Amino acid sequence: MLNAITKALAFLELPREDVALITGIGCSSRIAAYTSLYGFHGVHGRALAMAAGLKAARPDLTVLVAGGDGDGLSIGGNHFIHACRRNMDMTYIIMDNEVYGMTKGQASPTTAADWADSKLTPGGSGIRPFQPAGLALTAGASFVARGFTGDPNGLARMLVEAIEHPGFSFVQALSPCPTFRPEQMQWKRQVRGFEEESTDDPIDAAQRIQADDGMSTGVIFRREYPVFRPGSGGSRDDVQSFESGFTI
Ligand SMILES: Cc1ncc(C[n+]2csc(CCOP(=O)(O)OP(=O)(O)O)c2C)c(N)n1
Repeated sequence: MLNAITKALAFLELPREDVALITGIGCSSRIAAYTSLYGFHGVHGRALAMAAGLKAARPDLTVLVAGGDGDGLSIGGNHFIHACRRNMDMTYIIMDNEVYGMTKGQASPTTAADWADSKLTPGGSGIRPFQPAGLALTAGASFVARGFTGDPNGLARMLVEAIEHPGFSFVQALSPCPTFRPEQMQWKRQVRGFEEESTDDPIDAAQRIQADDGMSTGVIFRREYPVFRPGSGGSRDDVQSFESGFTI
């Protein structure tokens, strides 16, 4: 993932001071610390909330947001669906390893119902997993893609498109966890490109996602929806007079 982000930003020739990488908490969320970008390695499940605040205050920045499937779909699930429909101009990457890696292997919202290796869910959770791309689509995301971290060049090209897309871009990056899901090392033999080009028809996109086993990669859906741009926020004086109202 780091390789793909680096390549995408280099291709776009974005100066690092114009880009911010905001993350939650988890192994995947540590990625902000491995770049030389500005950013927050923030609070579990709250990356999108922090990113929305930053984008509102600094609309000139390219805002990237990243984290795990636990971070983005479990504790952060509510932020995720509303970020999709709000359509602020940012790119959100979920590194999906279908497990809580950092806390040592519990089931996440993308873990298959019968995955039984977690001590917390002996015999499997019995709960059907989310389909992140489908969730993003129905929540109103204007750009939905699925990539694979084992293909950093393909993922970098996808990120370039995601960053250039006006509005909220969602990239589900299949990202194996060799520690708690070693069987995912087979993913490199299972992933393949979608046969079709991306569509701007949400019904087509939904059918494509539903008919797929979750291992096809590519940009699935893109469409221009109105982008949410908060007001300019006023001047510093406005903030000071607002704050003075709280003075006791
Ligand atoms: C508010 C809060 N709740 C729970 C935790 C514990 N916690 C840290 S990381 C994590 C989940 C990690 O899984 P994921 O987001 O999928 O990322 P991964 O480590 O797999 O990359 C949890 C539950 C926390 N740090 N903060």
